[in-house]
Amino acid sequence: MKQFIASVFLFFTVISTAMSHPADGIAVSSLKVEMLTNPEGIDVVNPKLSWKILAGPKETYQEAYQVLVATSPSLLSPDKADVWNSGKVSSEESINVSFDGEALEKDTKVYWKVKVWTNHGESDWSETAHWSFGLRYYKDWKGRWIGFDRAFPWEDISTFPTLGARYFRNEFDVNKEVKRATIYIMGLGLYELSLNGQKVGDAVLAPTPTDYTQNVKYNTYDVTAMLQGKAENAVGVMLGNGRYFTMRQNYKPYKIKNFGFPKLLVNLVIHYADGSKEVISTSDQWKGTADGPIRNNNEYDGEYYDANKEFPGWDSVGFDDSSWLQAEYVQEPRGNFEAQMNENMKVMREVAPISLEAIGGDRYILDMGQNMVGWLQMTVQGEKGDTVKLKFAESLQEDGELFMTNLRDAKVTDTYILKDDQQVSWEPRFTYHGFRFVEISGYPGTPKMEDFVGKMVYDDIKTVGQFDTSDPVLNQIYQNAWWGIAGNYKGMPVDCPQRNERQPWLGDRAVGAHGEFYMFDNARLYKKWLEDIRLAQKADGALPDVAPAYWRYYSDNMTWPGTYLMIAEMLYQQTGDISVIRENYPAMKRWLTYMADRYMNEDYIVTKDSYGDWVVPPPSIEAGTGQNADVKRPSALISTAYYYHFMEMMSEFATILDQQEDIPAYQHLKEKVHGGFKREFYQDGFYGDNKMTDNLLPLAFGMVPEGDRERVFDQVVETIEVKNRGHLSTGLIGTQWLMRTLSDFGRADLALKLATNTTFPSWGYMIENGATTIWELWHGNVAKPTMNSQNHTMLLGDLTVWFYEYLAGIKAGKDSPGFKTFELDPVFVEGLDRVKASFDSPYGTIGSHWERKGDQVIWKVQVPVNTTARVMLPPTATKEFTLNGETLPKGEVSITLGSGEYEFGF
Ligand code: RAM
Repeated sequence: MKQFIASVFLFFTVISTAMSHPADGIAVSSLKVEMLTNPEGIDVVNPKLSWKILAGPKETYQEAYQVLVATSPSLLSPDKADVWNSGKVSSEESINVSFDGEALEKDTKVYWKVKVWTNHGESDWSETAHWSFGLRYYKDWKGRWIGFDRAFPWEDISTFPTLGARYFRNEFDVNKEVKRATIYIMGLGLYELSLNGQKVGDAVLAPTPTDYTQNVKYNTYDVTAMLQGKAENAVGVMLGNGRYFTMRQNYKPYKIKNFGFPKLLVNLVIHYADGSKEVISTSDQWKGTADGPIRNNNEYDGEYYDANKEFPGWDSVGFDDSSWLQAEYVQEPRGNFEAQMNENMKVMREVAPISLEAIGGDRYILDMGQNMVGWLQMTVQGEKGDTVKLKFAESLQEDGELFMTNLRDAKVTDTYILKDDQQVSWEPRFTYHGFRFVEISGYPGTPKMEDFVGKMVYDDIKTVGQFDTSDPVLNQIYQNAWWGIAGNYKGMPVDCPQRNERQPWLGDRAVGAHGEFYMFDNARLYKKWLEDIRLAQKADGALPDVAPAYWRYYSDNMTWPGTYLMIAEMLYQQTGDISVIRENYPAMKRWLTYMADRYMNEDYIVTKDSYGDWVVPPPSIEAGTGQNADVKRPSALISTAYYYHFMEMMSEFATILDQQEDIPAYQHLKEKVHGGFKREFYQDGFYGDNKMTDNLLPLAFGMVPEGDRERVFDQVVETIEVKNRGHLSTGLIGTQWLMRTLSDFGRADLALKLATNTTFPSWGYMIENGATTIWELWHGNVAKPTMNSQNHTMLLGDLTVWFYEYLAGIKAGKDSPGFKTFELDPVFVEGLDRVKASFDSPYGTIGSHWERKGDQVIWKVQVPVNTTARVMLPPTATKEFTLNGETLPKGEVSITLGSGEYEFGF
């Protein structure tokens, strides 16, 4: 009897857990929570539905499906489904199937389930999932924006302002039986929402940051269970500054965008059992105050909390708010109101400290054992007025004090003032820090390690990849990368989490995002980032280096803004979601025209670049000691090579979108740029100044005429082997093409050498020097501290892509985006004895695990249900291949496999 386990998930959406119930013959499992955290309040009319067939016999393919959607779970049967019954549809598609029912009414919750037919029989109906459709149109929103558009006398809004949290509350009567209640909230910059004294949801630092003059994201919560029927209820909202009130950075040379004082719009929509409906919304009948315990809060300086200012019960019924002010009407933010489709941040992990040492006076140093992003929760007991300060840093100085200079002017300090002698447990709300060490001062009594818990905070997305090898250096690099990438997910990928910067710099992720995709379920985050970039485009076509463009850098170059194209390509390749190309193509086209118009000379050289191969390693550690790494070396070679590459990508995009008419112009320009590039930069067997990056880019982009390829590649090899004595000499740009190009030209062994080096410059060198994340600089241990973060992901380049796509060999097929058909094609590189990787694709887990046993290689692979793997067998002249113990015919180079687990030997 066949066993099936199917689970359904909704694109942009989650499903809650339920029980499984074996059915006759074929068992169907329960719903498992898949994909996004928040299925509520989406504003896409035709959401994409996806499901996963969790198990089945070998080579199982879906042949048909049927989806039911109804307004109540009890109506989920083929004859009753009142929203949509797809009927039995012959199709292998199980991912991104469009809901084709009628557009839902605003504020509607629907339930759905699916059944599949396969070549091995049919499943039972899956368990029930749901989504809800939110407030899509402006007219759907009731009430008005409230806030206080000013600072209060105890606040200071000069250069380093101290602006406290704003608190708002309202009580309302629910006099009938409640059927369903949903809260829609836009709370800027950050909010924490509570109902009847209880926090709603588990998000922190919500909503996701945007350029609020472009778009504002609303969050939706089903609060049916939290509302008191036939009783008085209370709603409370705290507002933090986040990226909205940003005067703290006013002194920046490129003035940072400040959006104003925090503000709020809430709609609580209550459906009563009798069919009537009521909306509780923000108005000047709400009460508010800025005179609460959070006296100051911002990302860079920390949170200042005075417990003496607490007002117990403020968010519950019956609180005396007579001393509070009436909420004031304020201007609404300019941006569009949109449902948030990417995940909010959450406390994702707890970290226990590894040591606590007294360093004199009342000061202690706590070591978390890991450079992490988030905050510290503290348990404390003392006297009224005792003031505990927690100050955060990534490393210590030789004298045991915190090393603060690389944080520049970020004050990174959380302050807590006790109100009485009761034991309390406290953590901040509207800040986060990048740290391994914490200086604790003013702690009453003697602190113990157990009094502190590290809270690691990042976007609520699953880790989907596992990677492990026989080499401990590679494994540690992978761990460091995981911590750095996760910690820097802040509703946008930021460059670093600790100093006074924390900006979503585009260039840092151009290629890294692709490797990250195998590690984290980050599709919605990067889709949101594409939107941030698109909305940051100027009317003339310019794209910024940072998006959302909080820092106003529109410096015009190919590499940073060009990340826009690379992220779109990556998402399309990895997910098959064509909308990422469709939605962004016109903006890309405008930008490329803008750049050509302004910066392309008559010989087709793009003359303008900004950063060059940013942060190349100095020639030696000695030469880099004390040196400023903030040196721009603009390179027309780089900008021109990228223009060429982007013309190629635009042709591909045009093909995907079936806009053939655009292609001739791209091809024409590509040819011209190719000619100009050769005339300008090609010497005899090398490009430009013969630096690694100068040669890597034309090789990687296919710009080197076939007859010259080996010669040019030999230059790269010689630079590494001879000049650099086995090391790389690439910065942010070159490293993005390094590992793959070396491997593509047959020198995976050299790539492995670079990846496992522990001498300068290398990732292993960072580890040798105590790194638990990836540094901003190859010489981060000795460089001048002004630009020297210890938790940047940009120098990973294409390393994580190489881990998954080359060492493990898992990759989406070039012509079949999205893993329905994928490739398994590892490089069984000499020098490694084992690589074990898996990637939880939307169809299920893809696994690749190879190991040397004597001179034999055993390679185990796992192919999910409803997918096909094209397995490439490594070229070997002498050996024969076996598959599950059976010898394969001679000369076999590739083999196609359906779902199941297989073992190759050779
Ligand atoms: C610095 C950061 C960032 C980088 C820019 C060019 O501010 O290191 O990561 O992209 O410079």
